[in-house]
Amino acid sequence: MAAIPVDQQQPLVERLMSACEGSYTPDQRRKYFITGPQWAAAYEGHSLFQDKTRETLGFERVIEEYARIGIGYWCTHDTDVIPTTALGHDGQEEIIGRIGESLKKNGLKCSMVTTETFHNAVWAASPAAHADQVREYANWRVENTVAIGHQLGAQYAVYWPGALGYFIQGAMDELQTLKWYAECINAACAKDIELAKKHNRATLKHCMEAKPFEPVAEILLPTSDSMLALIFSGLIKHPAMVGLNPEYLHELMWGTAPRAALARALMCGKLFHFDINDGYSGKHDVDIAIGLVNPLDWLNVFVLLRSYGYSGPFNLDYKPPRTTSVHGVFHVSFPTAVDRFITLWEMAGEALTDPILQQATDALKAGGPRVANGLDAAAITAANKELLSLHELISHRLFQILIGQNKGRTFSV
Ligand code: GLO
Ligand code: MG
Ligand code: MG
Repeated sequence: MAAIPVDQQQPLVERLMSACEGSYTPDQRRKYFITGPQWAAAYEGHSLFQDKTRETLGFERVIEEYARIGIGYWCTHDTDVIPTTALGHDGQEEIIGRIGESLKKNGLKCSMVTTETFHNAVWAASPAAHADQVREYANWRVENTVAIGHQLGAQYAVYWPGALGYFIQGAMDELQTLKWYAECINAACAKDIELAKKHNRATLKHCMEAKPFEPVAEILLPTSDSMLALIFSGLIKHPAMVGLNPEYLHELMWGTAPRAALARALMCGKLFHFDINDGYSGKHDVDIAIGLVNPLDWLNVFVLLRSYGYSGPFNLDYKPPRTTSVHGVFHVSFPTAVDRFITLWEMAGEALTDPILQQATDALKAGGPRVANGLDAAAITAANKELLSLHELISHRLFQILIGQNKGRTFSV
């Protein structure tokens, strides 16, 4: 193939995108509670060892592009849109006013706000540092974010503590640090109760997000399960207001099946919010878009969520790869991520009504004939033995659904 002139490259991408077919319309996409983070679209492709590959984008552009794609909700960190120096000053109000206008003009809603407690140098010793003024500042920051949430009409606030941990042991008393961190969440909830009353709105849902490694070596709350322990520890003053924002990849990173971690959150009634993305077990937070690595696992996750009626947001917390241009971010990356989400979600619906899966599951629940002696392990085993092959059959059927074999897709061989 001859070299592709620069001005032909976007048209080529567009042509191949439409050749892919199967994309949903913006109206179809808007039917789902899909939320687009400011930081995901504005990610410039940089990392510790890699320079940025994309230019800076403001919220106006991101909101406009999300609207065009059909992503109905937007969310942000405080400092994604307000410079740290402007927080709490006039500049903040002016920016919030402009965000409100931009959302209104484009028909988007702000679903969630979150506080950056990891990037700024002030968090070097974590948001629950020894120095009480750092902790007071952290409390103020989460309170300020809650206020922004009420102003923008958000329903959720998320907390990824980031640097709550250390590289080397000794200086930090873990228990004390956790108690201090709980005070930060308590400050946010107290402010929320006050503001909800004032604005005659419901309180926000406060969602804790865990990540097992990064940005420090030892994380004090590395998993969603550890966050549940904090919520139910007695240290949180309003535990009913606090739940989880598990992130698919954050759970996969430490080696659990994300579906099992989500089940534990559901068991506690704490699955409030969900960050959707993809990646690899045992690796760092690569934040690949949903379904590009583990589509079968995703299908399983959605079967669980649909079975238990999860109705919270699906937050596209991933990073468009640094090989993708800004045009690609909005014309390839986000639309395709949204469409894979919708397809996998709808497939999970098919799985739940699939007659083969239904019969297999019913048969497993029915079990074999009851044996006379309920203490005879060998007899119980024999009574159920042949049914247990259904475990593998069910997994195979899910694979068939994933690749469309349930709808007749075959290969001529
Ligand atoms: C980083 C986290 C981050 C959070 C965000 C929301 O690994 O996934 O993106 O989701 O800070 O609080
Ligand atoms: Mg996340
Ligand atoms: Mg992540």
